[in-house]
Amino acid sequence: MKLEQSFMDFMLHHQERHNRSYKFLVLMEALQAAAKYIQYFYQTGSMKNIMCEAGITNVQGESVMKMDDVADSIVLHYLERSNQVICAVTEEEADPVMLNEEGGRYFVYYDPLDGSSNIKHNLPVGFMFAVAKRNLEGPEDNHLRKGSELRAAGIYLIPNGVFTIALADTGVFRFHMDETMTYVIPENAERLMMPENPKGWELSFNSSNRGTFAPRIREWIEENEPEYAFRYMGSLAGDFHRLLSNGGMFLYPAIVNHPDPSKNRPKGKLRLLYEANVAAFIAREAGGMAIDEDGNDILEIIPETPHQRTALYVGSRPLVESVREILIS
Ligand code: FDP
Repeated sequence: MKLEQSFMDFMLHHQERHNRSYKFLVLMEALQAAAKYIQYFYQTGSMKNIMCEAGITNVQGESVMKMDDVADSIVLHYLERSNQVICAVTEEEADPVMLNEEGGRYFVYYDPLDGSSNIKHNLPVGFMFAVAKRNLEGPEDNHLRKGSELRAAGIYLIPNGVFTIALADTGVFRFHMDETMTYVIPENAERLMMPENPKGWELSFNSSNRGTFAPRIREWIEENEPEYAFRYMGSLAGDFHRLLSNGGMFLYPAIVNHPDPSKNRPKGKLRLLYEANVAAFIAREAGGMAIDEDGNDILEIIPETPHQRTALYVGSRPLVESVREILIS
């Protein structure tokens, strides 16, 4: 009989090795409990009539699916119960949600169900999160943290039951849900690094938007795309998931040339704090990198608002570097 190491066992050893507090484990357990409930509701959602639109729009003016709401309530519930979280920034709430201002230790940024257009098809979506820690040396001012200050970021791929976590200065590890709904790591699994050999690299972007990108990005795509496979499932969590193993680049450039100018998104579409930063942080720990439309490192952008957007180019270093060159030239 083969018994695998569970995520919690992995984390306990990690904390012990680094002489760290148990508080982070309590937070990880809360996120994991939430992920399992989201997984359950997602798998059974069609029978509960929650895989459809809720008839409301969120703070960003986007249509909310009932399942988005369910997932958000689940995450908030477990974060609050953990007592470890000062405040949570979620895609579904206009303002940061204060949970335990005095006793909490962490800031959590999350998108409970990234990739909404996949929901009604039961296709892959992701619960994406990032964690920063309060200032333990001096007074805490609750400011929004930039990505380089994160301590961890992760993606629960739902309903696939795969969990990828990046721990600061430690690496990226991938866990799989077993038949008891425990996330386990395959024996001898190593820290995940993006492959350096470009042979299997992929490009991932919404190709129907290409005419709306800046001319220099269109040119870069035309020149480079024949060399790589193209993959796009419409969910950053899912697309980035496969990119991590195969290498290449996911891009969601600024929309600057839309035939209907009101649909331009010069600042990009993806949200910095709980989408771009999550992918960028995981990419960094896997040897990759991420930039915005001005060639700035995503992880160095100082957030001004909880829901600010950014363009995103994330993936294997040489590809992101080559885009950076044309963006800053
Ligand atoms: P969605 O709006 O469907 O929730 O903001 C997130 C996101 O999905 C990403 O997950 C995805 O990569 C992108 O937006 C999809 O946008 P397009 O439909 O414009 O391709």
